[in-house]
Amino acid sequence: MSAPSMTLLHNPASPFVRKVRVLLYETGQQDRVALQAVLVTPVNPAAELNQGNPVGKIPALRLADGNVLHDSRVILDYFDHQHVGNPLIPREGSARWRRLTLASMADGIMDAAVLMRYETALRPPDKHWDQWLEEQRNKIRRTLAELERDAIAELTSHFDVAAISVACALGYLDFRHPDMQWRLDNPRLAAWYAEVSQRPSMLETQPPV
Ligand SMILES: N[C@@H](CCC(=O)N[C@@H](CS)C(=O)NCC(=O)O)C(=O)O
Repeated sequence: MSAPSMTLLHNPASPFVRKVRVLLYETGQQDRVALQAVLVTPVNPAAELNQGNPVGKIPALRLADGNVLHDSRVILDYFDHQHVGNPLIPREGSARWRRLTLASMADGIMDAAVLMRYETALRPPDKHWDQWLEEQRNKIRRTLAELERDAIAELTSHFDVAAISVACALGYLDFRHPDMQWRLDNPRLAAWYAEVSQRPSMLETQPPV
């Protein structure tokens, strides 16, 4: 097997990175990409990330020609165009917009959950902004409630960009915010997640303990 020609700048704790890695596993492409670990937070930028990726976030994908793709949504789309199986992002029609909207809801959960993590882990405790934290939690609660009410059948139908994104968002809540106990109000989502979290792609990409 030839050496990977692409490098994914990543950190195993990032739910955005995890989406990319899960899609790589699901489409049999994991050996095409070398992983380069990067430690980055908003108050501790990583210089090696910024070239071609001035916002300085992970994931970023360095291609063989040196060009850099970001963010996670672009990288997912790129890899979904690189395999011969059924697309995991529908190419057209209403399915495309619905599945991408579900994925965007999952990204919204991740955004709020990552920001909460920064607020609680990086900011001095006396500067924590409780109301801001509570409103981030409310974004997560509202989004979970909508997925619980409207999206279980769609998530169950196939493990594509929507399901991968929601699974990675839930995994991150378990990892960083277990105190939210999201399962209590969302039993159908919990049952769905119990199943998909056992997929090899999810087991292989679990966040560090
Ligand atoms: N919209 C971006 C979000 C990526 C993101 O927020 N990554 C976090 C790690 S989980 C990061 O790099 N944070 C560093 C920073 O905010 O400076 C995506 O979908 O890739």
